[in-house]
Amino acid sequence: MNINIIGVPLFYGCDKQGPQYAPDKLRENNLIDILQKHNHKVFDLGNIHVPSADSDSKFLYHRNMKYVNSIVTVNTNLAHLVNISINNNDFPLIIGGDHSLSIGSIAGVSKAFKNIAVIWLDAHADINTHETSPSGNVHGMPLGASMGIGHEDLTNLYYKETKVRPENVFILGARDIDSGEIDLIKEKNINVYSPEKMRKIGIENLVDFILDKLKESDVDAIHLSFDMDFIDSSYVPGTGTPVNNGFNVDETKLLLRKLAQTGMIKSMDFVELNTLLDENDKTLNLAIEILDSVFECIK
Ligand code: Z70
Ligand code: MN
Ligand code: MN
Ligand code: MN
Repeated sequence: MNINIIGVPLFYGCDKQGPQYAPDKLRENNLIDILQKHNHKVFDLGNIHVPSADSDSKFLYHRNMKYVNSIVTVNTNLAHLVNISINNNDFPLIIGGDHSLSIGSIAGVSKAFKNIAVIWLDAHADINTHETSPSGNVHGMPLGASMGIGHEDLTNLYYKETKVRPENVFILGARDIDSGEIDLIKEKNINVYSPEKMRKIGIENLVDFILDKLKESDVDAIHLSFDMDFIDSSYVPGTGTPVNNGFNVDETKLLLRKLAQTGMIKSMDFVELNTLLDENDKTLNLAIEILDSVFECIK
């Protein structure tokens, strides 16, 4: 596979310093060599430019979507680069940065396929809107926006259509969901699996079940979005909002490898690694280990 590394040094979506350093930190820790060992051709497309915005402009464009104009600019450029990558039959690996970058990556992927699915691995559901968000942080909104839920500045990004149908979205590992998000999950019938529910079903059974569903829906590609806080807080000090009751490292790798082995994953986000909060590179090393393990199974 030709892998295109796209760094997105964005932190405006979480309004906390740290995730912008992850793309370069991963490169310094031999990410490219490690991916190449698994017989991939790796093209490092560099980092998307993130214009600097001072904190005075936080609420300039909207009172409950911090830095929304900067986030839209970065994501529109990201969407186009991802779209070019997919149309070239390459595999874009988008490295954050905070999770707001998924608005752009999903927009770019969805424009290149007829009917995509999104598998979202996260302690959070990230389906807030400017109306439900308790924080105003856009990294809590990208999945909702991709399903056409929320402010038009986000839902119309790159092109004016819904990017992914709610029935093709699977949120796995969620265990810290806001009340407005719970209402939306019920209203739109969104597929959400807590770690507890996933363990009950069994990780491998669940992947088989999801794949059957997506085949019935005629899905032509799966976009995988991985938030570092999917993993239990005891393993990931280097993420903005660690949450307990998550999966251990082996369970996480099993799930990711099983997903990769379906052959349906055509693009991936890797987000919310915060190296400023990390302890002795514990989370950075784990990030490398996980990417190594996943890309061994991507063919
Ligand atoms: C909360 C919000 C979030 C990541 C925190 C938190 C969202 N639901 N996402 N950390 N990765 O502010 O919307
Ligand atoms: Mn997230
Ligand atoms: Mn999260
Ligand atoms: Mn290896």
